[in-house]
Amino acid sequence: MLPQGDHNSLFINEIPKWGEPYPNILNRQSVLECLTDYLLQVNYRGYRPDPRKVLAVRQSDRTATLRNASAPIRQEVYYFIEGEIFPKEGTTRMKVGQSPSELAEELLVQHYERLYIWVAYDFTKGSPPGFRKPFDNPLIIKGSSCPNPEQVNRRQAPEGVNPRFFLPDPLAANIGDGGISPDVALDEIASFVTDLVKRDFRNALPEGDNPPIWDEPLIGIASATDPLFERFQDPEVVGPCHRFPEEWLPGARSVISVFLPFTGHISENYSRSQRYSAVEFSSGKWNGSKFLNVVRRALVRFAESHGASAVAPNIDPRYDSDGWLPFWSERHAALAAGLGTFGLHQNFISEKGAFGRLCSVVTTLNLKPTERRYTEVYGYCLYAFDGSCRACINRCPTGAITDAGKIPGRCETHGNKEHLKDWNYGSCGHCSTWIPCSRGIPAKIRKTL
Ligand code: B12
Repeated sequence: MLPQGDHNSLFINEIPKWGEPYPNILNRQSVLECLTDYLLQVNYRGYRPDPRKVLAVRQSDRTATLRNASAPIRQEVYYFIEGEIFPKEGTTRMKVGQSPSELAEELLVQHYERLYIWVAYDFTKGSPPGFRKPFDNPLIIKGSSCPNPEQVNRRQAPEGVNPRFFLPDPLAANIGDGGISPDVALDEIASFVTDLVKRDFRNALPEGDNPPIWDEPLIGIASATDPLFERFQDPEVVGPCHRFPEEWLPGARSVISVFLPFTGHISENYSRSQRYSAVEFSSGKWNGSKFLNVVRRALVRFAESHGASAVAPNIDPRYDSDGWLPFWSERHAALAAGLGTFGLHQNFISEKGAFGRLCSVVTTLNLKPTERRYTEVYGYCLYAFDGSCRACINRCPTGAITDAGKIPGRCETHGNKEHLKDWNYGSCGHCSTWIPCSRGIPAKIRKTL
């Protein structure tokens, strides 16, 4: 059961279960008042929708206020009224004889559920179990039909490397484009996301002079029918709880994966010697996670504007996990989408390194898959490449990484409790900073690509 916490409680369950009464995660009355006010303003003597206006929701009591987009403030989230809450042009135009409060109520009936889902996810620090809304269709469990990795071995396991980290990708590096003519070119998607990253005011730290959190992104595409998604269901990969693109979205044809690297400002403030993470990083991680959701939602709208549909599994009401095994893994999806490989630290290493985060959407758009330039699951990891690197092992302050792998969870609380407690941030980023794969593919490996 959900705790029926009062509005002022900070201990509100962020992620409700489906079908239970609306939890107190978004104050409905305040949203209604904001919308009424907005409708009054933009319908005054003619209709002039205002692209600057945002609904600002604060974390403490989940009430909304109407504001102009400006620098983000700590513990708030923002949604553009035009284009984001109401993607369809003209939705906020009042009909003859209609009062602003009538239209506001009408719109809220249609959009409140979606809004409270957004708020729940945007105020959650990680990617927790989700709403547990059941999938409509019976789950598909296929498991691997990929060739046995041992049969596709392309080179011998390097000397001194734990064989666990010498894993050939069971598929050929390039799955080919199948001669498809895509609905949208990759460049168009890339400039859409890059533009968002560059221009959206939410890509900024609330602290200091509000420097940006994320740098230019990398975008990759996987085919929704790539056999790797079957392989992900194998117990040693993710497990049968990992859902197929088709289950998230019937008719799915492609998966768009985005890697967002942290900006230089964030990495420069993370010195090599500090025991705990810098406030810039912790804030960037927490506030940057909200921005990942901005990107996810924008990509869904992008697909819809091209006459297709899309779902962002990580903020979908059906998203859940079996312990730490997610119904959709951002890193595994990124590997399928040609963006990079795993590292010994279990972070994902992209062409822009491991110091960043990932998001993805599943879409019915027919897109050209990105070529995978690697043939091994740990292809961009210098340890797995030739055993010459132990940087992340040495850097982890909790001893969570050894050459037998990473003990997930050992690092999880490092710095979360005492360090940066007043900021309500916390978290550790040692295993993705000051190592050869932090900001790119290690040079020795790059030469071989
Ligand atoms: C659960 C979770 C955690 C848990 C457990 C982590 C874990 N390893 O499972 C905890 C709370 C500890 C955690 C911590 C952190 N997390 Co976390 N976490 C997740 C979450 C929700 C799911 C992770 C997952 O898929 N686990 C499943 C298991 C199976 O994954 P795995 O063991 O690593 O998988 C291995 C096997 O598949 C194996 N393998 C064996 N055979 C084969 C064969 C094939 C073909 C393949 C492909 C693989 C394979 O290779 C993999 C790597 O070793 C994702 C979000 C999401 N939905 O994807 C974020 C996510 C992974 N976390 C992320 C981050 C950044 C972190 C932190 C660094 C946070 C921080 N402090 O900044 C820390 C430390 C991460 C670490 N190095 O362990 C990012 C990773 C970004 C990146 N560059 O990699 C993600 C993707 C969130 C995001 N949206 O960006 N996390």
